Amino acid sequence: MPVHNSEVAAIFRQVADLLAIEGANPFRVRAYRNAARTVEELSSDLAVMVASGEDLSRLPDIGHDLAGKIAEIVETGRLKLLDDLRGEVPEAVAQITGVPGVGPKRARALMEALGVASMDDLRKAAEDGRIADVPGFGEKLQARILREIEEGRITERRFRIDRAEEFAESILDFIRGIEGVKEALVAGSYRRRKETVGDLDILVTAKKGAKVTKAALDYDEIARVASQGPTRATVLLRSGLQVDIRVVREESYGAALMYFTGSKAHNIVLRRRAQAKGLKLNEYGLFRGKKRVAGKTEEEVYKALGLPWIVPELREDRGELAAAERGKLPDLVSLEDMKGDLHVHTTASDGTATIEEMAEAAKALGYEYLAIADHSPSQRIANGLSVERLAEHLDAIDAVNDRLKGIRLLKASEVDVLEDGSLDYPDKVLARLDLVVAAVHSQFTLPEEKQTARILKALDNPHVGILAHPTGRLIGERGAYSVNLEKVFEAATERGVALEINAHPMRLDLDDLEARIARDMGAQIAISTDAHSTGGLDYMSYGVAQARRGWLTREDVLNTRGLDAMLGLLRKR
Ligand code: DGT
Ligand code: CA
Ligand code: CA
Repeated sequence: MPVHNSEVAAIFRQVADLLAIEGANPFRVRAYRNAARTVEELSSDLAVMVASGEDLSRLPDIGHDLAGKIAEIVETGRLKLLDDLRGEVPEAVAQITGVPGVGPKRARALMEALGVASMDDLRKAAEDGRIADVPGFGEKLQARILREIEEGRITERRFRIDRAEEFAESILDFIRGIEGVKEALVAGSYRRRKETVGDLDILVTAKKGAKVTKAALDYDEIARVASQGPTRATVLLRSGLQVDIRVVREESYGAALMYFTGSKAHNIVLRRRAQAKGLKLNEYGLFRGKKRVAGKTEEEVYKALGLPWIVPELREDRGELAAAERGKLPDLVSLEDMKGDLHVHTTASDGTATIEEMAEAAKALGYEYLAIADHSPSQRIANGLSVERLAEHLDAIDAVNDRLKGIRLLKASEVDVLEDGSLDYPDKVLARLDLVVAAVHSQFTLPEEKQTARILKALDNPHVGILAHPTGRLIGERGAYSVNLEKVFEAATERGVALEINAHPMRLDLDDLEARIARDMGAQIAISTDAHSTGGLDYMSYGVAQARRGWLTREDVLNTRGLDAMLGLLRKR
């Protein structure tokens, strides 16, 4: 998905904040703030400008250096300078600059005077009354900081699952290379495949724990070691991501894996269950008195508790224990079940690959079908297709279909839902398509009643087959728009419109809970990547994980079906 101007602006603002905390030259700080404003107020799309080779340094407040930084963000989705700064300034410190009356100078004083490195440090310092003693603070500001923490306005930064995955793969590679290491994997929310993770919990088995924890500290992405001991270490990566490393013995591996996979809520229910059987469950094993009755594998521990193994995605205390007990755990949808992707873009609108390239890539994934769904005219910024261009585009899809064997391309479009709920192409154009994916891309701030009515009206259009990213949220950036989802789910179910789990890790929309509710109401779910490149097709795994967290089975998901069955289920026009 192309980087938006607002994301570039947000990155520049964060850089300015962190530079200010570090006490950088005020002119440099101001340059980033001014650039953020320029970028935000710009009427054209930076991604498009970079792609067409425009000279960004001609923009007001943007010199060569900043132009290069914009290109870096647009091309890679991130800025190395920001990653580095995040490694230097603890997140807790960065966040208190937002508390009225604190600001960068005081935040820096706090970091230096008290050595605050984590949210825990900050909370403890406030609770112990040490913040009040730092020059410039006092009791009042201390109380205010504590309140901000307690009310959740100062929180740990969370990382999108795909970003976390890059960092995880890399450090796992390193740890697996350490002498004496047998197994190494990431537990925690990462293993439960949550859409964001607070930190990585790495579990390692080895005989000589102390040697391993020490060797792990040589990993060159580590910015700071927060704590270390013979069997555990907590480090901060340069990206700002915290990693907890724990080394356990093989006989405890299963119990430790269960404990550190969590969730905490799941663990608590399990521990109670153990107690009811006169057993004690902890990260070292399942014990009767001093005797370990299980612990080497998760299966063994669950079994000793009278339960089948429960997949990590379900371990949220959302009914999985009761279901396990009754032998009614759902047979969850898996990546291998997916037979096609129903929402992808090409160079015709804002994708980077041609129809043919996308088709070849989908074929290589073993898909039976692929819906080419480029943007409609209102998406000017994304080069949406006019009626004339669409006609040519559909002919081009036909031509590829004729040439290419082994996969069927569907003529589709991601059609904007306009403010009044009508669609961005006339009905007779929509009628030419195999599939219409309706999407809201504008007017996010309509009041709930209007937004709901708008979407319901779009669902009334008999050509609509799928409702794309139904809430519009962008993880870490923008919340869902106000809409009565229950009404949307009900209408979609009635009309036979499938609801999308958009698999892009920035969207994951519907999310796990929403998808579960929609399915329970009888709706079909389509898991689609919204890929804008051949690589984007791989996002399917995140969508499937979200579906699994939502208890979805293969039958609940439209595109686990073969072409004919899938088309048969799509709404009859
Ligand atoms: P995160 O990191 O915020 O995305 O979420 P988690 O689930 O990875 O949480 P984290 O890293 O604080 O702890 C990892 C696991 O360790 C957690 O899922 C369950 C376990 N755990 C942590 N603290 C407790 C606790 O106080 N009681 C119990 N029963 N388990 C805990
Ligand atoms: Ca964690
Ligand atoms: Ca942790």
